[in-house]
Amino acid sequence: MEILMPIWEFFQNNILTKPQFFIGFIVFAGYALLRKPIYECLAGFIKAVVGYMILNVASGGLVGNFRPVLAGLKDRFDLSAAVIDPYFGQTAAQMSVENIGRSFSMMMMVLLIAFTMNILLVLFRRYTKIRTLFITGHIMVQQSSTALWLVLFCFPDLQDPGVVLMLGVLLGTYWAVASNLTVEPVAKLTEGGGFATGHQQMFAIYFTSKIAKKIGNPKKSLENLKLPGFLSIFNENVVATGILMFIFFGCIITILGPDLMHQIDKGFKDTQNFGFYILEKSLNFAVYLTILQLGVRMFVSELTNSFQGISDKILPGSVPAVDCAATYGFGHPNAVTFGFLFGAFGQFLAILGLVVFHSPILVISGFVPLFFDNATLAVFANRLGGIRAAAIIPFCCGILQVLGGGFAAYYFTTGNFGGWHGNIDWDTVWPVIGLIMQNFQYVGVAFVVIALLAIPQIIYQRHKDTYFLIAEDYDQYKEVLAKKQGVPVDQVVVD
Ligand code: ASC
Repeated sequence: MEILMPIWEFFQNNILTKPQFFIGFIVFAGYALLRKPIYECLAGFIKAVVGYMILNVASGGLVGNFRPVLAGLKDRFDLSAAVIDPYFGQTAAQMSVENIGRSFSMMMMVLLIAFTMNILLVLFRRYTKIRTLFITGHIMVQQSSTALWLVLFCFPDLQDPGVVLMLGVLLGTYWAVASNLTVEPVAKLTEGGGFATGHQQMFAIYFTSKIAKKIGNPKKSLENLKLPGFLSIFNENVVATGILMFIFFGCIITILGPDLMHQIDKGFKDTQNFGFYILEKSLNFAVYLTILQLGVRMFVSELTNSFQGISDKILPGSVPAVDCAATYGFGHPNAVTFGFLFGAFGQFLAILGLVVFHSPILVISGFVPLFFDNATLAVFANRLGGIRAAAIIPFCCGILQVLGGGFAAYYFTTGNFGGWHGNIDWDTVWPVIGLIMQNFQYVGVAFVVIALLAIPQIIYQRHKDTYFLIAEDYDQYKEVLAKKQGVPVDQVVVD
């Protein structure tokens, strides 16, 4: 342990929590395993790192610019409300842990054990049927924090080593199983993109892929939408995003008013006109979305090509599970904006419900779940169930985020410290896990781990012939489907 900890600390600080380098090294290793010359490995490393850093600029820009605007509503109305957002959630979890006199640094050991657990589950994939390694470091840190508080809340007397071990196993199993659920939906969306999603809405992606078809019609998707007359300008992504965000953030920023905005945003100079400020701020949204797509394309293509080396030689049939934004380059660009807006309608309606029914806790929307969960779900929903599904699913998700997040903030008491994690898996699956742990203690934890591990087994039993193939070789997967459907490969229907 004495030797292991500094190594792990180095790895955690420099690589794991900097996913650009983590992905870069994976790309380097992948190309090396494919016996590419060293200069090509290096070129791949740089393209992947820079691509990921571009993605970071964009998602950091979105988060940094728009999170304070939503959170500002809390100050504007002088509310004591919980912000449902993972950054607020992480702080609230840390404060909750420290408030009962426990050490938050346990979180680092939890990460180590959980990550190791995920690797073991992939290594023994023949038995576990796990194909994915969760590598989105900053998300792993956020989730470890919230989950640490949940375990301490349910097991207040458990000593540190017990907490770390139990939580490591539980969280590692969740990472492996939940990201594994996204293999099929992501492979189909990206036509064999070679990655899965390792983020905060993995169960939701799976459910979306199951229900979107039933809700709508893929032929009526955003791609096929022909808007008449002047509305046709909305077909262009930058224009649609620009106009919609101008209306959306225009309303919110106007409600907040110039005085509060000056406090929130140091970039809002006294000399700038309020209207132009709103215009600039809203159009920034379109800027960041455009940058995001560029970064995604760059690192995903490197990762896809190089991971072949790893899945040929080290972990056959495995794929890396990465940030949800990686999928945005594969759907209609307007799907992202669409999901965000309908998610917002759902959230605002639910918040209104909390006020009207005198809920014991109030909730303020957090930008991260509002945008990244709902945009992601809309990308998947649009492919399978068209515009209808891309509207209804994020709308329902928005409602669930508020109700589930509000419940969790209240019940697990992090609302006292200002927030809850807020992403959809953490508003649904995790509060249920928390309740099971609290009521059934160790039996509950064992039940959750076993139930999670049963999920890939069930899916495997249903698609034995293509289960590993879809992750290993998408073209061959399509050939198998073509044979089953009795059609040529180019007419195969992948739903
Ligand atoms: C999150 C989170 C972020 C964003 C980012 C999306 O959940 O904490 O910073 O989503 O990962 O690209």
